[in-house]
Amino acid sequence: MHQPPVPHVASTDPEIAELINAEARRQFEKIRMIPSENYVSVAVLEAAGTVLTNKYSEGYPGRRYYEGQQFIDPLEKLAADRAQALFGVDHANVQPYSGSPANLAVYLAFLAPGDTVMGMSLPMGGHLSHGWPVSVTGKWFRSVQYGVRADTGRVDMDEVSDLAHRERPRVIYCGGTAIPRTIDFPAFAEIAADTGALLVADIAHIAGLIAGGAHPSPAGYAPVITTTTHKTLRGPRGAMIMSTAEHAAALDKAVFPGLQGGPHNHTTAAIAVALREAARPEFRAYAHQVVANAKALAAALIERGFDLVSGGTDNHLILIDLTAKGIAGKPAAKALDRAGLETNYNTVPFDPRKPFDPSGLRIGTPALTTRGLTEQHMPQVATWMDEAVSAALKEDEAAIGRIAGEVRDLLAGFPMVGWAPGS
Ligand code: DSN
Repeated sequence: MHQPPVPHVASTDPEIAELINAEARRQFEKIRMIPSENYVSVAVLEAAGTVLTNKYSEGYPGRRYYEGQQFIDPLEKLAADRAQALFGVDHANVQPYSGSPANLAVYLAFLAPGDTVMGMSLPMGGHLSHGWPVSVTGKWFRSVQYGVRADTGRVDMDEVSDLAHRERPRVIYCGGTAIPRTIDFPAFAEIAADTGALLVADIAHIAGLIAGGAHPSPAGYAPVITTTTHKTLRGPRGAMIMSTAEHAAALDKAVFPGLQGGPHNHTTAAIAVALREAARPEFRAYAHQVVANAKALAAALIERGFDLVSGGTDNHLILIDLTAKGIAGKPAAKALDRAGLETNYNTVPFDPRKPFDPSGLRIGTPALTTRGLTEQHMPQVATWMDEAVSAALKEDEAAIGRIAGEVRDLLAGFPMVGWAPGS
């Protein structure tokens, strides 16, 4: 049963209730290893499902365009105050609807169409909104992109420096979606300072690790920080932009009225709840366990002959190049999913294959760590992954079904927040 239960949905819209419950059961029965996903607490779920969704609040606390903000104003202020305290920043805007809109607001605040932006290219581990050509950020701005070194699989800081000195971007993005190694914020800050660029750290993937002290913070190095709230940070789907006091007004104006209408107040409340959770000692332990699990899983995968981009991980994320296993990312991800191991296919640096049928697999440990798995379980997870990939190559659906059963048996001993077996 969903927690909190959804009896009214069940009586007024049984089709939707059935899909909600089926998805909850699916999340219960799979080892969820998509590195940008997690399980939020029941408190976050409750806050996100409240009457706050009924209210329009265009503007900011104390200066809104609608009346009736007696409780929304302190709520949004609490969320922003908690973000500022947790990340050690002067200012936080908690209104962006998600990560891409948060990044777009940065463009609107600091760039004019045609200006140069520099970011990590998507196939190298960056994000669409860091200037990739199919994104508005690559179409409306002049984008120059850096990548990783072929020999190390790590961000090529020489290339970053050369490119920044040559192209003089107004904004440099660091961060991305498939970076298994620590981001060197001080090195990026030095390059940005040398070239007169504004450094923006997109910490969407690692925000929870930073909050929990398991990854260095960009605060003090990047004057602007964007993040989603639903990945390692374990909040609702949403985003924040944090900054030094100097950039606060420009960013606020870019979010509203520049880009968005009314903030999603129910999401703001859930973000506030998640930020409070992330300030607790238990969350520090969680963040460190995420990294410990990823390191243990990486070691076990290497032992089983998997080729990891950069040779391992420093954070929550592992990028596997499956070429040596003789299978592409997509069929592997589909077989793994049937085996109860949820991952996503992904390009690897210098991938000779296409993005919709790439060579790699992206996995991570935020969700399985929330579920309660620890280092001792990681060799078994690696074994199942290896067996499922071999079974896919042999088209052995019986083996895949056997693994799915074993995964379900293991997970039955690890309760899931948000759902419990029952009616
Ligand atoms: N979709 C997110 C991820 O999976 O990393 C990035 O936007």
